[in-house]
Amino acid sequence: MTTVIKNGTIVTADLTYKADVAIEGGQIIAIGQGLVGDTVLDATGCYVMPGGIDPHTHLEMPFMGTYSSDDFDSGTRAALAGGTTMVIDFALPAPGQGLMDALKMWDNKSTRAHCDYSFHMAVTWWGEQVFEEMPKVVDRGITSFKHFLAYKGSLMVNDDELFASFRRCAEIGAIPMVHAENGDIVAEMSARLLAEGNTGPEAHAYSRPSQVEGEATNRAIMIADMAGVPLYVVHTSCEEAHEAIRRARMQGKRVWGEPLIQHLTLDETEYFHPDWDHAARRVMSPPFRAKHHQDSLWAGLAAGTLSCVATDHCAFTTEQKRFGVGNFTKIPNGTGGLEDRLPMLWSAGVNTGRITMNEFVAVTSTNIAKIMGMYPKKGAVLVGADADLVVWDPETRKTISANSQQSAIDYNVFEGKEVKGLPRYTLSRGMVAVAEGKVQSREGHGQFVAREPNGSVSKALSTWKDLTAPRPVVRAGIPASGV
Ligand code: DUC
Ligand code: ZN
Ligand code: ZN
Ligand code: ZN
Repeated sequence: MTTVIKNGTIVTADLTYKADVAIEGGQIIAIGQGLVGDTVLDATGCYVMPGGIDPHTHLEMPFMGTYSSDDFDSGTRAALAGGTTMVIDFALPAPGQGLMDALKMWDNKSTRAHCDYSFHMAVTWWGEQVFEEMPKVVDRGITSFKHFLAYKGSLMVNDDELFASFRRCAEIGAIPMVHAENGDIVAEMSARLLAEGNTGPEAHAYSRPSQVEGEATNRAIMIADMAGVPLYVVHTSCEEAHEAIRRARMQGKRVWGEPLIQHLTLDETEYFHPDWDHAARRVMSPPFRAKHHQDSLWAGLAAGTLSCVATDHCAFTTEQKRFGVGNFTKIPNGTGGLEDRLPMLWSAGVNTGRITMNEFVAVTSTNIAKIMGMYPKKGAVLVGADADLVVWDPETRKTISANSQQSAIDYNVFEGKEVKGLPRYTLSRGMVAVAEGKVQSREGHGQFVAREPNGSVSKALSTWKDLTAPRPVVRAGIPASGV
């Protein structure tokens, strides 16, 4: 059985050209003119692109006393509906829980996936067991480790633990990732705000200003440099963090920044909405920012100083958000975006001229596949690549609404936004999972993708040799008479 996508224009991270694509056995088998097959998908007027890869999701994750409400079923359906054909979710050990044990839980949950998926492993505590298990995680094809500098008292690791884990990553060829907010400062500011009677959702934003993120981003970059590893910074939301990343890259350090579609398109005024629910539904960390930060993020995508666009999809219902009535620190942190990332980025980025179509493909798919060790199996329109493709109709419009979304929650943070540019077809390893807006995917179709170590790890940084080379012990400073 051969499927042929005909009459479309292929758009990759570096090329735009007219050609048909033939698919068999879940892979691309030919790209060229006049291809024939058993099934034809008409792509007239459309762009044929690598399906989106979301490098940052939290599906059915235990967090802040509850579970995020989209699981691998609804979450990956949402992904496909919006042209995303793969997600990388975070396996999150509870403090004290072993990494391999946590991985089993994620293996179980992910059997429901409609599209392919992989995991990052979170390092939520530090000890000999974590140290010993990290290489086993890499052997499973999970080659990235996430660290939280925020969430003091639960997920946060201290600088000594961060340094130890980063050094372990260097040894085993894994990429460290960081949620960069200074958790000590956030805890202090939160307590003060609550004591002053500032209990509403807007105080969540006051408790974590952009300096909190800029400081932690810079600190993580410096610690990575001392450990001799590259660094992937998740949800870069502000100019201060972007500045730290830009500076590091200018200095020849391999640091990647990942803005979210939410931070690119929504701002802090959402928290000043008179409706408590409206504001609480948008509580996430880092919070939405003042508008000038958005300009910085867009500029970073255009300049290449920011590398990937993600969602941090972590969806909570209004009922769950209301756990925080009277105390903003109890509002479960997280927003959704899996279904809307591509249409929103296309509409706010490509249609406005802020980024090109090729840059769009790079930041939503190809860069992610390369950094995360799965290119060109994913993120490519090449013979031999998985047929994870989106046939993108740049003329189709819709108004985003919770009424028509795949996500299990009762609202959408992009409610009412008009988008122009949507999938005509989404293909998951050759299977037509979405056709003309209709999701026809299959639960359990998704497969785990084992990833290679990023080849840059052992030669990532500017100063690692200085730190690993033997250093002379100099005793010249000791007085002859001894001390
Ligand atoms: N931020 C969120 O808003 N939710 C999940 C975890 C995170 O870091
Ligand atoms: Zn985070
Ligand atoms: Zn509202
Ligand atoms: Zn996250």
